[in-house]
Amino acid sequence: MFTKAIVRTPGRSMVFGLTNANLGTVDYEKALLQHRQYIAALKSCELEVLVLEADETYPDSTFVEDVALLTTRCAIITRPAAPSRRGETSRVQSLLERFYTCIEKITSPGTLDGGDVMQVCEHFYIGISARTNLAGANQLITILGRYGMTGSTVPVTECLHLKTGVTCVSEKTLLATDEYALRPEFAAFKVLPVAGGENGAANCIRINGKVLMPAGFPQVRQQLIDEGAQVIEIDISEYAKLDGGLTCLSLRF
Ligand code: CIR
Repeated sequence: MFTKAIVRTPGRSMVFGLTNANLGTVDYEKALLQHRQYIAALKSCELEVLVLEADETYPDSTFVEDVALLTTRCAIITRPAAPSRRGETSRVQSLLERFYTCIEKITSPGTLDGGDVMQVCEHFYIGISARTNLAGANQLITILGRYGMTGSTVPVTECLHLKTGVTCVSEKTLLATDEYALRPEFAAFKVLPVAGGENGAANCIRINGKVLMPAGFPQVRQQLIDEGAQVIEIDISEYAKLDGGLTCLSLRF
């Protein structure tokens, strides 16, 4: 059960955020509105939401998920691969120091983005991607091991991050794009391949029995409802323009 979430208000500089999406220019006012709606959805899942102020120095800093990994036993500050994102960690770390006595760090030459880490109970699947390297993944697995948790790696070739293409919608069920639907690492799960090529819907968040999903994907919505999920849809079109999904906009703990 999660009780809190950390989010970070986007700054106007978000329009200069990293992207390969080709979905057009971000509408900042619309992004702010969508951020408020995202916070309201988190609150409707009974989370207390801690909102960090915008930081114009870091265009991608609204994507807080990438800079830390929160477990029940420790917090791990990541080392984002993108040089423009490295400095995002310090503000998040100082907030986390209020809640965690054990804070670990990924260090050079390791790189790791939180978007590449999918937790299922006490196991963490770590995507090896353009952002997360083997050194970063191995450091994380060592840290997890010290706290009685485990991790393993999964290659990421088509998406920005592992969770762009696969997320956990119940303890035994994953929602996945074609890249992950048949991967041997996930053979023990029931895998729902996203229907109708709605790949943009694979990044969902399960919070306290509810599933938050991006708006505009009717077939995946129906798939989740058929699985018995209580679905909350959120429009995050302005964040999708920056390759961002639902999970990356918060840290839940
Ligand atoms: C980036 O490229 O780093 C940002 N524009 C998007 C990060 C999205 N984060 C995520 O999926 N966890």
